[in-house]
Amino acid sequence: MNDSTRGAAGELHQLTKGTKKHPNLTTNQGLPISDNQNSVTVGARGPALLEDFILREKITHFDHERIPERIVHARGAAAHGYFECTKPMAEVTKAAFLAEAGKRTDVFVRFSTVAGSKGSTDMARDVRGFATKFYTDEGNFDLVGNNIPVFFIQDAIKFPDLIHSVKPEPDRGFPQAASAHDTFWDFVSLTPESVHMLMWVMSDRAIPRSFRMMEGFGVHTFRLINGDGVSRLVKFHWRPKLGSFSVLWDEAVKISGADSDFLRRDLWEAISKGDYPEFELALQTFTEQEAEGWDFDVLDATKLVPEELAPLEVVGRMVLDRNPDNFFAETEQVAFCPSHVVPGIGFSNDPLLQGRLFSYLDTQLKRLGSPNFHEIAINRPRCPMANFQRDGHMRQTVNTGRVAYEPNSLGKESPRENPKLGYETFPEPVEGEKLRRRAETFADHYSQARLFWRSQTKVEQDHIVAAFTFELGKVDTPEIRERMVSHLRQVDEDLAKGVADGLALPELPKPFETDHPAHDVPESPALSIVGKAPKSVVGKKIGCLVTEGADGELLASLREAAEAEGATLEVIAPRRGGVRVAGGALVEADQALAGAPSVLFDCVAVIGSDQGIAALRDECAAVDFLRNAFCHLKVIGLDESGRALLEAAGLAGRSDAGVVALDRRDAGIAAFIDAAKEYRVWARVA
Ligand code: HDE
Repeated sequence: MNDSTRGAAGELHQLTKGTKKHPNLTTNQGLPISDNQNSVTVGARGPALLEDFILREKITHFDHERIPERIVHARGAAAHGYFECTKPMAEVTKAAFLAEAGKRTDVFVRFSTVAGSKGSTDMARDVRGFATKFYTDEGNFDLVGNNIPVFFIQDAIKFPDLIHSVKPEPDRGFPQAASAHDTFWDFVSLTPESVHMLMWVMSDRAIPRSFRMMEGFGVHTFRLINGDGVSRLVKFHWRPKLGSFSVLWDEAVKISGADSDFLRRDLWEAISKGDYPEFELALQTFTEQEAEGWDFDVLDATKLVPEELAPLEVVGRMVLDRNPDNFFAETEQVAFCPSHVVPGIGFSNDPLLQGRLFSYLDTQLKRLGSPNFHEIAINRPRCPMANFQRDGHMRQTVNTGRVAYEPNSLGKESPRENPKLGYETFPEPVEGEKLRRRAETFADHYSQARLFWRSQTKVEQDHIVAAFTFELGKVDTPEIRERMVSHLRQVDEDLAKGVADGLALPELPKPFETDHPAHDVPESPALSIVGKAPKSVVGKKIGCLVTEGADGELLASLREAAEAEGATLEVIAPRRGGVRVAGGALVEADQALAGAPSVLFDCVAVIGSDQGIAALRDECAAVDFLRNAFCHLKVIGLDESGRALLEAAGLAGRSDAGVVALDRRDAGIAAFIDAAKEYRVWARVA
């Protein structure tokens, strides 16, 4: 075919043909394609031919491009990295990846929300998944956890009900990625075991600022086994190096509109820039005898082990240093299974975990469509792998020889069992009747909910009250609202009163009936994130609104100071092309004002000129930039002209310690950065 027969598409030819640099475009069979712009037709204007196998291959592949999304945790973002053991743990586990200080193991981590579909917002109020695949020398270990250390239910048999209740209501198909609706609150208010988890989900933990700034937990109690066969129980914890930070609910709502990819973009950009997210892995180990002395059951996933009872021991660090090359091939097709363990790690009898050991393999078969999902690159172990499983859909491995069974004498090099190195199940003595019954030791649903509430700072408690009020305010059935408040009375009277007041309930409902009312337990400060937040701007983002005629030197000094402290600064200008600062130099913008509201930044600054600001005074986007930043308790840096914008936003009289003058150059900039280290100006709402 020559260019004249290609019509308009001919112009593309030079860009699309194969060269030394660009390999040939081919069909899936490797056949070079001469024209990727036109299908085969009878004459230039005639019907298409069935014979066009190139068209049909391409369209057929396209038609099958989607696989079923995950039924939960559909929306996720992931990264590659490595885990480095910093403290050998041979005393408690024979797991090789924890055996030697300095030993590195490749990892792939996928963060997710739970309730929403693949295309939903990152900023829903929801638990975040935190799933890590360790490609160890002894096989893949999947630590499939969440950013909250407890769960809604105690037994796997309730999971489909929980998820059906939170998903869009089946008749109307909404709301998407939201728990604020009748069916969710109906279910949880009839499931008292969920109350502790509800406290967490209504806290700021459920609206993290960044995947890089949230904790992770294995949730269940697992088992560690050392080389002598001695076992301890364990809880896994991930702790972010940057500290834990959350957004405010009003921000979350607005971020969803401004950038529903907020968290995945943040992860992607941080890694692209070389600001690698880092987490410590800490173990909380204890014996069965110790656990027996506690007033909760460690097999109950609605309970945590307070750090005061079993301290955390840091055993390694994880660094995420590479973005995926292909979202579908890696992030979408990665298949985690809590049953993927390595020698030295085993399970407890937590009935929720026991159900998960079945569920994930089943899910992968349905989602990825074949028992050969372990052959997909991202799922493949990095250590040698050999067995006699064969065939099936999409089999990649070309197994050779006549032996596909064991024991055999014909397969001279065929794999064999290894009693010394192979996985051994911990010989836990088990005895009892077969029962369908919940253990009595699982019955206290309120004490740890109270522990969580009492361990929060005042602002965190206020946010919990506001979140319950907001969510229940979206519930149309009055009985459900009241039932939920009756549970809260078992947790804490102030909490219940605050929510009842927010909902304008006619009267405080009676406390929910229970044989196991809460008892007081000592507070655990580690459960608060505001209380332990580091004073730092590392990893944070400053949004600086700049206008024509602005002081370019001031902007440059601010950027320099921010970067020296590990923060980034984005220039926001009225138009994407940027502005000419005083003296005429062009400063390029990272974002145009209309697409960069202040909710996308941790703190903001305005550097302008009288003229530049005068042009913005009547612009909603400019006025809202400051108004929202102020309402969201952000630190605001202003030069002289920026003060005029503050005035236009109606905030002139409300200046406080978080509104910092940038006009004193170095001193002003230092004061701004110092204030920004506090993250929020909590005094603004005190
Ligand atoms: Fe999951 N969960 N889950 N889950 N879960 C899935 O597996 C399930 C539970 C968690 O990034 C599914 O591959 C059951 C607790 C994460 O790919 C599915 C029960 C915790 C991810 C499934 C639970 C989790 C999943 C859907 C109750 C925290 C995302 C797709 C017994 C410890 C992993 C998939 C990723 C995903 C079932 C409860 C965490 C359907 C039956 C508790 C982080 O198999």
